Amino acid sequence: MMAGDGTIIDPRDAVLGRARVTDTPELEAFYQDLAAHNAGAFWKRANAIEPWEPETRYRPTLWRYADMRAMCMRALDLVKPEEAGRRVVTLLNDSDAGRENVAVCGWLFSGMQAMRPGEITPAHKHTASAHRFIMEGKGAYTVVDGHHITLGANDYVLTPGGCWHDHGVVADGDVSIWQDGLDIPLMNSLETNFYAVYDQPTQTAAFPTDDLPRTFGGAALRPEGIAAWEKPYSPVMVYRWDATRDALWNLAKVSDGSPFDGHMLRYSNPLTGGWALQTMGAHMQMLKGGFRGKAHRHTGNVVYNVAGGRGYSIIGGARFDWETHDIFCVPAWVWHEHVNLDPDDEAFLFSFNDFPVMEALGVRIEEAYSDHGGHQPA
Ligand code: GTQ
Repeated sequence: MMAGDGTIIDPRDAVLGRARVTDTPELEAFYQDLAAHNAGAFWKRANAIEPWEPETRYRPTLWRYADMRAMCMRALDLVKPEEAGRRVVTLLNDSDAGRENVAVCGWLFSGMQAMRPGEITPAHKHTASAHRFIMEGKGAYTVVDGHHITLGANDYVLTPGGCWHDHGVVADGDVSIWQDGLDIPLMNSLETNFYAVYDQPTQTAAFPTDDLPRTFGGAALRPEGIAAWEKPYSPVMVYRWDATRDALWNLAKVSDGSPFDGHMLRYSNPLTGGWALQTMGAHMQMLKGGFRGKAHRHTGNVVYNVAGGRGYSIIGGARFDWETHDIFCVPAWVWHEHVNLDPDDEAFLFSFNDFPVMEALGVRIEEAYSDHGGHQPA
């Protein structure tokens, strides 16, 4: 339904408790006087600021790896990491909100970072937390608060907020490309983001290489005789691809998984079972050959990176075809369902999200799509 001034009226608003004031010349004059006093009439905007359900300002968006990889390679030639600080190609949601907030989706920032052998990204820290998914390369590493961590393809690695970090690729490695996820839009909205640079270009490792994943990465096996880990994030730091994939294969031997997500594992803090970081979560999910998921929607934003395979997702009624290392996002409260197009082979989807924020605030809400046998009409 359209009002005289062109605004859309939800028919559900024609009930007691929803604003439906007809403006008069006297009211128009009142609105102007209110505006001159830094005030407004709540009923003019009430229905928009208290919608019946979440109305995301973000759009489902897909970035093709073939295109974005080429952009990363151009950035490699055009700027040096020491000059750029971070030579990152930012992924901007295809919406005004995405461009304004430098957001990939909702509270989340994402970028792609490519590094040549021998290059470093100067050490720094910020309140914003970061995590990364390695897409290709050999010899990449990160140093987090003095812990040197080696990185391989499809590994998932943490840089918790407030930790010093620098990255690089060893001189005899390969060009490495990874996807960064940060909670920068959240930190900036909360006006809590601090930034500092280290007094050296790189940190000197203060511990044996990979000490944290080797100490705490044994899944159900917890080390004894080690000082207690007091920090609010996972001590594992890096989650290896081989172990993640094997865990999914094992799970699939004994479980049907979720009708929406197939077989799905959380990258958890093994000490708590909760999310690895306080503000962002991540998953790896496996869609078995021919998997056709049902549709659901939930609060919170999710950014996917296709770890392997070929398929499509229907997001908000539109089909997005994907293949290895394509990146796409599902904004809050938008219906989505995933399909593996290969009848015989698994597809793997890495994803990161802002669910820990939704949970901490008590607003993680989910709903299954009930019409058409659980599938959106495409
Ligand atoms: O590595 O800390 O993609 O500060 C953008 C900003 C990565 C990082 C990005 C950052 C980082």
